[in-house]
Amino acid sequence: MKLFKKILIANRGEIALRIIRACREMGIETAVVYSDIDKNTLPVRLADEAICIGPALSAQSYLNIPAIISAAEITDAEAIHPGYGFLAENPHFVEACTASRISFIGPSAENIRVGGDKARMRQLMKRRGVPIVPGSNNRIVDEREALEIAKKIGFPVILKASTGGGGKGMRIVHEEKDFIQMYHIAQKEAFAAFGNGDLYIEKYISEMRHIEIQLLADNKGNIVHLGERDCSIQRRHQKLIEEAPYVFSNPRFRKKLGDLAIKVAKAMKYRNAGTVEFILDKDNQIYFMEINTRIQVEHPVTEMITNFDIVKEQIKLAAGKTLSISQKDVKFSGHSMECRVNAEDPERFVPSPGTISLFVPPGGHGVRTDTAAYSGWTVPAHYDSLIAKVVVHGRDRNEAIVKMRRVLNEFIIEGIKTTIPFYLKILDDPDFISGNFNTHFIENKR
Ligand code: MV4
Repeated sequence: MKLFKKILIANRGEIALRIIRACREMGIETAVVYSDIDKNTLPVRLADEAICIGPALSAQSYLNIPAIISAAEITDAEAIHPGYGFLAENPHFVEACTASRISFIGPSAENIRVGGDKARMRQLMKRRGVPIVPGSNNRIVDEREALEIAKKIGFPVILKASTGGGGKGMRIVHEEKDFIQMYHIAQKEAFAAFGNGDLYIEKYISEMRHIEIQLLADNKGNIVHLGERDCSIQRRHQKLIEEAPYVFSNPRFRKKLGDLAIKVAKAMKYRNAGTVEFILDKDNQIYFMEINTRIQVEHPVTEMITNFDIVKEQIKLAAGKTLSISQKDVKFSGHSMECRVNAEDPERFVPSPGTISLFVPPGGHGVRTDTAAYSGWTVPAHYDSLIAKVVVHGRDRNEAIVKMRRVLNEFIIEGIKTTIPFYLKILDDPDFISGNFNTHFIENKR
């Protein structure tokens, strides 16, 4: 089957450039959309065409569905890659693409809807025999019912927003007496953030690791997994360091988790690239958490250890190609680690936008720096503060850590503050080095 002649990229920054690179190697032309403030960016310069879609404010540019569909029509693009964030998990956008006979490079609108309804996913997983954290099973009607469920599970419990993500509408409740109040706070927060105040309840797992499986699925129901990533090093629900494999992984663990992730994807007739997130508790029990229906920021660590190009695979799958990879073709080699470099004050994590006076990315063997930054570029305050992903590959975890230290030390970024000094501290932490950490590592170190 013929692939696309031209793809429109509905994103900015490093991921837009990442997609341009994949397209270029596949002989596919690229058009990129940009906002006024992004005029002087690398994706705009390096794509075959660039279309201005509006002002800096995301709501009027990167989230503007009619403007993006028009850009695809004007450039005669047959497909749109949404990257991550912005419209990547908006089912209405997928439907707008379909209505204009443009292929969306990603899952179906239905996949995104089902995956975005976390409470419904729990129900579906329970029916399919995928382990879930003990908790609520149906839509919670009112606070009284919620309290009864919480008492049955036993405290502490965690309240989560049904249509949420990113920690908004999330509350840990340690004691019965605080429950009703917390329930209302979480509900209000969820409604304000997502326009939906529905919550669900889970037993709170006090020490968890966040382990996720990368999947690729074609339109015929063939699914392979590309192994796991450990994304436990996070702060305020933002991942900071991701690595593959999980430090204590082994072929049996990987097969168990991979098979479970495939079961999740089969249950929802999932297609294209996706990620199934799991909670791993301190007794090594595995629970399904949620599915991410997009290419993720941390996909490069999987690419480093499997040697597959996930964005190229996404494009082939969206063009209707059958998966060319079978599970036995997936081989894992060495260890990879990613540090997300943000334009932020490394002490207080507040954004540090401004002009980068000097930018010299690191290099060398086993090093990949995904960035759209350059000397003289001004980091705008309007968007996410991620400016570079430093990814290394070593024969083992220790080699990856040693390399990451070397690489972050040679990375020159002047004119703005970045989180590099923060990472250098983590890389010297004995608990990080030994692999003895969970999702509360950062807060426990303060
Ligand atoms: C949990 C949990 C404990 N038990 N679920 C989910 C999204 C991710 N960003 C954090 N999540 C968590 N889910 C159960 N059943 C602990 C976390 C969690 C967390 C929760 C509240 C405040 C800070 C947190 C930091 C890391 C993980």
